[in-house]
Amino acid sequence: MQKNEVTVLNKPLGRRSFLKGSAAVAVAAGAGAFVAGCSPKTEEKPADLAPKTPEEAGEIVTPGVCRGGCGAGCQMNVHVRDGKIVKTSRREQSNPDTTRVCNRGLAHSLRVYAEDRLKYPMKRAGERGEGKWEQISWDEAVTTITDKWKEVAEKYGPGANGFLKSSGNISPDAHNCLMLRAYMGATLIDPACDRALYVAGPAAAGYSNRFCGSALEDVFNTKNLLIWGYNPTESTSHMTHYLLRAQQEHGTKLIVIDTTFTIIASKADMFVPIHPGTDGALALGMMNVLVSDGLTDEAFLAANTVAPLLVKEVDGTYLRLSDLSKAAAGTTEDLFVVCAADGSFGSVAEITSPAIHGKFTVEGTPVTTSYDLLLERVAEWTPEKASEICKVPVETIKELAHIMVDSPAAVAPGLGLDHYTNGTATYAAIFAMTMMAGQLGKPGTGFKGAFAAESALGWMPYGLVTPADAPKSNTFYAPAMLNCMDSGKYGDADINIKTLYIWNHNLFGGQVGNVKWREFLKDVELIVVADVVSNSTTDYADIVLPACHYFECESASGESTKYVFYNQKAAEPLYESKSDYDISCLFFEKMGLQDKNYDTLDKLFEAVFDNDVARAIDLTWDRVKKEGAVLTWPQENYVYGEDGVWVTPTGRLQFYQEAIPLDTNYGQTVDFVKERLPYWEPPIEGWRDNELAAKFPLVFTSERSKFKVHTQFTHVPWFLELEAEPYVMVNPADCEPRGIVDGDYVRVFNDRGTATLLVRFNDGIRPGMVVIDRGWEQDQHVAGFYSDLLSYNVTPVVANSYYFDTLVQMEKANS
Ligand SMILES: Nc1nc2c(c(=O)[nH]1)N[C@H]1C(S)=C(S)[C@@H](COP(=O)(O)OP(=O)(O)OC[C@H]3O[C@@H](n4cnc5c(=O)[nH]c(N)nc54)[C@H](O)[C@@H]3O)O[C@H]1N2
Ligand SMILES: Nc1nc2c(c(=O)[nH]1)N[C@H]1C(S)=C(S)[C@@H](COP(=O)(O)OP(=O)(O)OC[C@H]3O[C@@H](n4cnc5c(=O)[nH]c(N)nc54)[C@H](O)[C@@H]3O)O[C@H]1N2
Ligand code: SF4
Ligand SMILES: [Mo]
Repeated sequence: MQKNEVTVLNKPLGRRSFLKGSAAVAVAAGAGAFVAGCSPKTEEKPADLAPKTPEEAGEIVTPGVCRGGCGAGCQMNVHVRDGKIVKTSRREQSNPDTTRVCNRGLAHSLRVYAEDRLKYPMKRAGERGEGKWEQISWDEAVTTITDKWKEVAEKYGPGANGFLKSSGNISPDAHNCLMLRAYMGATLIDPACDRALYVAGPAAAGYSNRFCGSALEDVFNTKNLLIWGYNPTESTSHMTHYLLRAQQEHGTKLIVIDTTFTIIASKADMFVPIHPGTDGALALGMMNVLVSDGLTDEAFLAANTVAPLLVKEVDGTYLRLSDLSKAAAGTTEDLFVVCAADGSFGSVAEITSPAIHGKFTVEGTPVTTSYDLLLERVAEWTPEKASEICKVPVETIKELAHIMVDSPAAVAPGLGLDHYTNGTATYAAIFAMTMMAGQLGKPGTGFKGAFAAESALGWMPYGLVTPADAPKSNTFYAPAMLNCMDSGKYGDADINIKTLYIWNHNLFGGQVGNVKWREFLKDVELIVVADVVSNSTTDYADIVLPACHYFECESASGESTKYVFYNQKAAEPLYESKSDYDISCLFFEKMGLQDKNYDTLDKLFEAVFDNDVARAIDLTWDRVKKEGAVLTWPQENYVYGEDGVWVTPTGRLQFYQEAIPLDTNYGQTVDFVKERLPYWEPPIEGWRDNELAAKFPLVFTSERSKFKVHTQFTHVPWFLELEAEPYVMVNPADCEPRGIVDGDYVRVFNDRGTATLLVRFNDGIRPGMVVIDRGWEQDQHVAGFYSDLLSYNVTPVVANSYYFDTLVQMEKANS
């Protein structure tokens, strides 16, 4: 063994050791030294148990922002004693609705002093994944990495260096390496999370600084709220109180449409269980009922949506004045042509009450209103047909359609729908249904919940990622890249990645297509992972860099609250860890790009706030530092579209897509005729009639755990006391025929992978589904890894990661 060689350095307790040793041992071995004040040992009870103020306890309290990808970005108190972060607590904000912290936020000290905390830069001393490491200096690490980047750029071109980041720490300083990658001309590999919603939403309803939603409080004006594929109590606990207060104080009816009987379903006024991947069919069925029962809001459609615009039969684009030689194409005068009640044609500016129905020939050009094209799609979706697909009773489909016009009604769309390959079309159908019901642009209507509401993100971008003076470079969406790997071409670009820098991302714990990724990484000569803790991805790296915890460096963040919050550095980075910003500076320097970098954090944040939206409200870095929390949205109610302004290319709500903005071009063929309007087709893999379903009959999905954000907090001893190992939730009906009883170990498998883990019976899980409480690491399983099971199909319009579109089989594991 060499002098510095260490084996299994910084490994947290794996499954076996954790289960053998008690939780108390885990605490003592890990964070115990620093959290003794929070978990007093029984034999040493202090005489005075009365709670102490921070001053009495000798603590300094600083503001810290939790920002690990749950989307909330709560600011909390960080209590520091003798330079150590001893605990976190709730921090009072001027708005009580934003005064919050969840169980994970309260466990941060255990992440800071986690046993799996990475301490030093390390390089691999054995085979990849073997767990043998050698400690190296920062200088050696940075020199090795940058030398390799230069060598690869020289030999294969700058695009052969790859950069991959995700949501480990949502703040601009943590993302400064994105700017480095742009200046290096390196390839950005995007993990492609949640793309279906974030493409379909803006395409339909536009994109303002509040996505396409209204003020969070506007839900108090909602009479009927469809919580659709959204699990707020687990995924956005910081927002759930808006929904429950709406129900309890304002009489809002909560209608939950979900595959699982979730906690919010248990609080709902109506629960609509649905077959996985079929929500598009339900929405189309509801539209059909709106039409047949005469419930559509035609005045709303005419005034606010693309309904009256005339679509040319020849190419599916809208008829404009330029088609009639009355304006120059592409100019601001080139307005859409619509049909008036008397059958004459003119521009949208001239005709105030345009027809939304009709097929016409305008100066020799055959056209149809886009609304009639939508109705043609909807016509086949009788509630009977929809019910056959989605397994929601015909009467319930009818009832839901009527609920949607019992105004004000709104939809809170979640990401549960995003994670099937038909997700984009599903959202398109739900948004179109909302338009037909006329439920937008008025108080209490539109889109609600965490993913379609105001956030401070508009004011504070995630990072300065693509500077104007950076060379041209490629972006590959990870699942599309995996699908293109065998051909070696991503559209026109070569896939030839020789180095990969991964930060703020647990690739193997979070991506689809693990098996294909491992194949891909065989050709990658250098894998570097910068993380706070060791995990399934650092295990596989060639060089590991220790990043510090958020509370150990200065920063700011603005997520789904109305605030940009300041994060003060509470303690020194532990061991040799460094912030991502400091790491990026070392790289900029060694790459000779230091003149492109913001060489101080202050300069970086000044640049971050140097944008029009921030300037308009006088939001500056100086203010954020001085005030600690800057309110970015007015407190009064805001209703998107109430002023008639829809931030879309047509200036109208769009259920018809004239131009389909491709998320990424990986050489795919797009069926534009199909994609322009909502439709439903089965998920590519996770569908009961697929051939594969004969072998693998169960749809495998995941639930957000209240004890984790993705894979973060996975080794927190408090949470391991409550849930010690990975488990799947299954309806007993699927277990009986397989001879499985509650508490057994089961093997869940398909052609891609296998995972052996505990089974928990749960009557709330739909028969035919296996649901994992996700976020576990590979070494916490008895065998295999649940993440290995996931499919990685992509669709033409959105190259998303479709986490739920997976079929598996389950059997009792050999004990
Ligand atoms: N099966 C399944 N898989 C899924 C999903 C699912 O529903 N089911 N959901 C998916 C979704 S929607 C998303 S958004 C992704 C998210 O996927 P990821 O963003 O990869 O989420 P995490 O697992 O939290 O990984 C973030 C990593 O960043 C590290 N980190 C934290 N702070 C810092 C820091 O300051 N610096 C650095 N360098 N690292 C830091 C954390 O320790 C952690 O290892 O997961 C996806 N994966
Ligand atoms: N605690 C915690 N909070 C988190 C995260 C975390 O990892 N942990 N991750 C964050 C991130 S990045 C994201 S993207 C969000 C996502 O949070 P959510 O938007 O809530 O999305 P999911 O939890 O993926 O799924 C939501 C619901 O969809 C249901 N569902 C599954 N399939 C279907 C279906 O076919 N139809 C219908 N109608 N419902 C279905 C699931 O049962 C689940 O209840 O959560 C964020 N918040
Ligand atoms: S995990 Fe999310 S909800 Fe919990 S404290 Fe952190 S930011 Fe807030
Ligand atoms: Mo996500």
